[in-house]
Amino acid sequence: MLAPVGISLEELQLAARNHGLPLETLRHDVTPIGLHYLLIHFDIPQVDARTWRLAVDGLVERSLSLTLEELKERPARTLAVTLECAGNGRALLSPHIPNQPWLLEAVGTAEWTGTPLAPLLEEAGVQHAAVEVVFTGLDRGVQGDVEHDYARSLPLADALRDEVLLAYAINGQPLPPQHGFPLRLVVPGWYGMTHVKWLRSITAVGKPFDGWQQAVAYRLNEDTPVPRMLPRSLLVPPGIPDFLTRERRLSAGPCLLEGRAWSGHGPIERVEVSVDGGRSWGDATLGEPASEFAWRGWSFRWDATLGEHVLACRATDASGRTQPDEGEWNEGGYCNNAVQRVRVVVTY
Ligand SMILES: Nc1nc2c(c(=O)[nH]1)N[C@H]1C(S)=C(S)[C@@H](COP(=O)(O)O)O[C@H]1N2
Ligand SMILES: [Mo]
Repeated sequence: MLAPVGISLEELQLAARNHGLPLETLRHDVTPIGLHYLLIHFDIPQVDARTWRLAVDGLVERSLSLTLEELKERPARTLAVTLECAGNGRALLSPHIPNQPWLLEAVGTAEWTGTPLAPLLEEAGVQHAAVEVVFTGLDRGVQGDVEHDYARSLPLADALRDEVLLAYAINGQPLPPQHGFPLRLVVPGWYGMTHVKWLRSITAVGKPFDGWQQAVAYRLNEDTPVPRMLPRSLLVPPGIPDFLTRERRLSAGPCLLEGRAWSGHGPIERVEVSVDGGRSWGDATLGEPASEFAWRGWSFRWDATLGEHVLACRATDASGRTQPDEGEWNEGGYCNNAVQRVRVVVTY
């Protein structure tokens, strides 16, 4: 059972708007639209694609104003990318952090289609004085008592990476309103907040962006912004759930445990599984990811014996980063990639 932490009705209101990935759907290589998690800070804008334009401006030689059709006529690329909210795991940190109360379900993998950003910036001619690129959405609201448009920046070098896309489609369909119609930024390897939805402008700037979502939010402390995604692995919950507690029940005998693992710091190189609450670990078999930026499937054979067991999984990436036993608390509740524990009851 989950320990009570006193979630407020306001947090419930947020949780009902911003749903997570039902963990049993980790079985899909590519998450079907509608099962992918959602995080929407303010309201979902309603956009008329006929009048919408993307502005490319700021410290550029030539400002651009592009229609959706013009963006679709540019070279296109489709990339499977795993997105995870930086606040995934927040509700498992103590003391409680009043915010979107994610447990572990703020993740999904989609096939994003769009046009690479770098050639567009080249066409606009980014000036030498530019150090960052600011991406601004059409959504506006109040957070931390400050009214602002949702906006995030990237250092110029990161914005120019090959894999950064301006996406207008997800899983072969036009973006639905909740995922950023008509255009969103996709920055593979970075936590969700970077992938600005409902894009209206891309602005080259000469000093580090100090917008609320950049300078106040998404920091581990004053000096440390949230880094690229830390490694994490999750189990497809085995067996069947209890309706209210979601506790798992399964039958004794051979059981194939399965899950996914990902990291923004290079490929997943190892997933370990424990069936005794983390006292001993064995290596899972790894599958092939749909792309270098997508999660990796894994499986582990277990002969389930009668009684209660706590299952756990732990991923390690090519950089040597691995998952800790306990997450480190920070004010925003970011980057809690502590190992997942799933209690199961094995019956006849
Ligand atoms: N314009 C805008 N972009 C946004 C957000 C937002 O509220 N407004 N939320 C961000 C956050 S915090 C996350 S985790 C991802 C979630 O993307 P998804 O809802 O498509 O899964 O979008 C990001 N992009
Ligand atoms: Mo997020």
